[in-house]
Amino acid sequence: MKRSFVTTIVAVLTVSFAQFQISAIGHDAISFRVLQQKSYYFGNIFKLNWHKASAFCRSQGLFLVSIKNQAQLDEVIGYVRKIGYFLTEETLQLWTSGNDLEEKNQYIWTSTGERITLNRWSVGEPNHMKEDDCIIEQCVVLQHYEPPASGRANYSLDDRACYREYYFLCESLDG
Ligand SMILES: [Ca+2]
Repeated sequence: MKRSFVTTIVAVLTVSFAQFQISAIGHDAISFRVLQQKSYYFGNIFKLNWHKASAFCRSQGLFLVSIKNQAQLDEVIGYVRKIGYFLTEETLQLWTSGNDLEEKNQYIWTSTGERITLNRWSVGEPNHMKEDDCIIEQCVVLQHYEPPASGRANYSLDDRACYREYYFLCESLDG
């Protein structure tokens, strides 16, 4: 009797979670694409802070994006262009999984646990900006300010306050 009750509870929770996933993916299905065996979800419908963006990716079975080399950066840039983001936007700022929350200036991709070795920091960054003597910039965005038509593919990394809200990019790690 007791076991049956527990089974029922688990079943209800499972169904509820499944409904949430379907609902969430359905809301922004147009941004869900598969490229080179890696799934991406570009959260460009609403903005979230870094922690919520990370949690949202996990709720989809994905992770905030990690960009460990130029090839992966090219793939991300290609994806953002392919879905038509720059048809309506001239600038890009999106959360990656990068941060130095554990130790100042020791930047890692949380999704993979690897150190950030991609040397694409913006000039003067990361600058560990402080507020009331506390460092607030500890999470990493990928940003792009030049219109694509300029031909200046100036995609770069910058540390930002984790509580600020930006678009975000989730990925699967099986690519
Ligand atoms: Ca910064």
